[in-house]
Amino acid sequence: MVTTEGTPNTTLNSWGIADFNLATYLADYKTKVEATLDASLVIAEPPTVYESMRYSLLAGGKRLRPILCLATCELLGGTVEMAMPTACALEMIHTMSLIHDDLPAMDNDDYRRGKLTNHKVYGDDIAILAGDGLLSYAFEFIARQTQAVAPQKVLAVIAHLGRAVGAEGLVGGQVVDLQSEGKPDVTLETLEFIHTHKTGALLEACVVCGAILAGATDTECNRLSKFAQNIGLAFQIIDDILDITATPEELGKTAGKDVAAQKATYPSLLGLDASKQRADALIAEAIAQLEPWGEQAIPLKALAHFITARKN
Ligand code: GRG
Repeated sequence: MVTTEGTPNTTLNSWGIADFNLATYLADYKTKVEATLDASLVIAEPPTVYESMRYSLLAGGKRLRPILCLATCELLGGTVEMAMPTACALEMIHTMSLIHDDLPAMDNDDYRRGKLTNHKVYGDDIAILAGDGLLSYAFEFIARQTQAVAPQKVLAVIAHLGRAVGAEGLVGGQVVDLQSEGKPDVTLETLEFIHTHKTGALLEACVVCGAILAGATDTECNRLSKFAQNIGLAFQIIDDILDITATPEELGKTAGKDVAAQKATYPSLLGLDASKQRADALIAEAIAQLEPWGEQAIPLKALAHFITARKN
């Protein structure tokens, strides 16, 4: 443990801030998350659906959502152990949304995380059910596995997450995204609705659920929610940019899909340069929300910068 200068009674996480190194931090937390994910899901009857769930859950990925949850919990004095079940549940939900997003009835993609998509290996029927299995297991996992947190807080996490993934969040964003495809007159307002719901809602939930578990006040939760909304929108803008500028090898999936599908994106509405500037401005606004935590917020600040600097 390290004590921050100027706030002598506040302990930092196990990372000495002076030595903070994002690459090491990401690698370390990714290893912890992946070990828990691996142990969380054992093959049972009927094996096909469990194999399909494990295929996508353990297919790699940056694990940014669980890491945001763990980092926020630690920022507010909580522990990795308190937040790990929720962190893994967030990754289960993210993974199920990718499985469903890749289906022929949605984005129709053949590759994800550098591997064949779930339905290409297991068929559409099993892929749909694997997604359903991961979604419901995520909530069970939080309820059963969370330790050393008051039940009301666990309930608050489940409620917040339930709202974020339903019609008020991911589902609603995906519906408007599908309905907007191929339309020439999609406005910036509609695009922002899609991004904030389809991508932003889950990223917001990662941060706010980590905060709730650590016992954050409403004021702290509101600040962190604003931080997360900004990084969520920036994340999707960068995703749109990478769809144009990155190679399929870098992305681990098909590149150039948005242009091919005539999708409205930030680059298509604003151009590449203005889109990058908007993402940078959102990250700066996000980081401003962390000001009360000073040096202790360095991991979250670094994660925010990583969102615009990433190559996949
Ligand atoms: C959640 C009930 C429920 C249904 C899903 C299909 C759907 C409804 C929503 C689509 C959500 C979606 C796929 C949004 C895109 C988010 C996005 C930018 C994903 C890429 O995230 P990364 O880059 O991927 O973090 P890795 O592979 O690193 O985890």
